[in-house]
Amino acid sequence: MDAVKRLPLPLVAAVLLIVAGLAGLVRGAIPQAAGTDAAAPAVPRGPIVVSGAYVREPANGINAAAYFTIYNTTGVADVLTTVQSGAGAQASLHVESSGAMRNSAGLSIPAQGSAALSPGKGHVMIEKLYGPLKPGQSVNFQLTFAKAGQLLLTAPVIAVTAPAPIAVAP
Ligand SMILES: [Cu+2]
Repeated sequence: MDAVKRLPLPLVAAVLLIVAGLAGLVRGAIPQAAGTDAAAPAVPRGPIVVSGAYVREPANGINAAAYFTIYNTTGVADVLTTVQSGAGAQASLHVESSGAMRNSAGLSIPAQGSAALSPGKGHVMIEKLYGPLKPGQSVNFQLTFAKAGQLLLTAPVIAVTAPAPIAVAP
């Protein structure tokens, strides 16, 4: 066993899953709490909403790419700084720059704006896959934002030929 925690791959068939403010990686099904302000802190922050998430069935057992759109419903710009995935030992943010996909230190989401990781623009590269990813499975992600903190996301694995889910603005 190495030091990296392996997350379960729950068979949750949800497309939009967001939980704000959780510190850890959740096992099993993920509750959906987008838009709830029951636990809103005194200083407003968030919500960040992620939609249209999916992982394309990988062509090999080494890497896979995840795509989604991030909406920032706040009046303050935010930055997606790091991503962790339950499907592989490592995950990196790859963003198109000067014609090539490059490791990115952060993806900015403007105030009241959005940022898309989509084919040609960028993706989360899941590296050192723990096992094969097949349509019908889902992958957990923990996204860390500079201001909004940590969000949990579950993305379905879709077949090579399947249409990508459409992101829906909150
Ligand atoms: Cu990549």
